Amino acid sequence: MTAKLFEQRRDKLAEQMSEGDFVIVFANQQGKLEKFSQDNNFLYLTGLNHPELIFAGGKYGGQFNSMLFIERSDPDRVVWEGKKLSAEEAVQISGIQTVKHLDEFYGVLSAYSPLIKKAFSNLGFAALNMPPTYPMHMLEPLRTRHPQIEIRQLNELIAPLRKIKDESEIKQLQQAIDVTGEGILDIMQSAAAGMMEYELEATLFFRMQVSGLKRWGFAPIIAAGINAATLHYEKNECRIKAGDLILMDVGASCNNYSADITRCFPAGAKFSPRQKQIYGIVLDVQKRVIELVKPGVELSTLNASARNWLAEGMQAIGLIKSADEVGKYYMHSVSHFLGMDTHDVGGREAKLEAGNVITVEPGIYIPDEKLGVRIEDDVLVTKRGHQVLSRHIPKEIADIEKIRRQALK
Ligand SMILES: [Mn+2]
Repeated sequence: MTAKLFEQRRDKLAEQMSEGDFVIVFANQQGKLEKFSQDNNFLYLTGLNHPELIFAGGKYGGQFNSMLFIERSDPDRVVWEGKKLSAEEAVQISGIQTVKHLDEFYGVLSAYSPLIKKAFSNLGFAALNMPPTYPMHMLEPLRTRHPQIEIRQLNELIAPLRKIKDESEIKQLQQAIDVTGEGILDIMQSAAAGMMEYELEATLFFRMQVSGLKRWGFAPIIAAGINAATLHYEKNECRIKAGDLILMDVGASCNNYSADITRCFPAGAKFSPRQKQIYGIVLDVQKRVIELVKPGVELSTLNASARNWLAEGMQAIGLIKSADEVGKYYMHSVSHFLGMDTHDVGGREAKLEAGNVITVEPGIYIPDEKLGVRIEDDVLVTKRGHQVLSRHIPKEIADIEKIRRQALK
């Protein structure tokens, strides 16, 4: 990726800003002895994957001016923390020409504050009984000394941009999806009854690491049998029993772009007749919802269609008597935006546009039968329709049973 790309993104951001609008975006902090993970909005606008930085941009005098604040390097700390980002590197990666040091931040902010009408920042969210986020804390002096300045969430400005993925973003998502798919195959080829769920998790994590992807996009769900009927089961600590259906809802992250894939497979070589029946309904609905995906379609339409079709399927096998009982066995939405955040910016009510990436993930959960099925693909909205980015990851019953037969030979 080149600095040009980040310049273009900042230009697009600036196009939406009025005179007196400023953005102040904080990089994440480095936790002690923790792997660093960058703030998504900061990474999106600067390309800089380093802690403790601040990006500021303001529209005044009809122009948009950008500035970056970096850490002052301390020779005594180098042996502990490695070298800090230098001003030259910062300019080269981000294309931001004005670089200052963090200890100058409040001085600069004081000088500019008479010009600021609105300040947009990656404030995040903190309930009133929780400590403020780091950006909230950093902007507190601005809020108290200059109460006339409106401090707002950056998401309002940046969500419309981040919702439309450019080529480089789709490439990174595709890589996250492909590696996740390889890891899912590794699991299907090696899992057996008697193993622990976390062993399967380790198989996928190994595949991610040797493929150069350092982290999960979200806490992986590896759920056998009854655990698959718990939607956000993340313990992954139970033993897999013969006859279980195993649900994996997983996604690697590639430079903060997260895959989000769900696949199910039997602990043995074959689905039981009941598993096959329920899986068949979910798969059929999933394919039909994917067929609807194109520009102009609302997420609410996908949701309503999934609900109706799942209800029909459940009624056809006598699982429910009337369609309004569908919520007993299917209780979540069918799609969300996908990108840097696993549940990406864009909302739940949006109308699809070319360049959006969404998940399609219907499911049926029957705790009484120790059975949960969800099938989830990642789908790019194209000008004419859609492209399933995760199409190479097997989901047909025959394909999965073939892999399992060979695995258990
Ligand atoms: Mn999902």
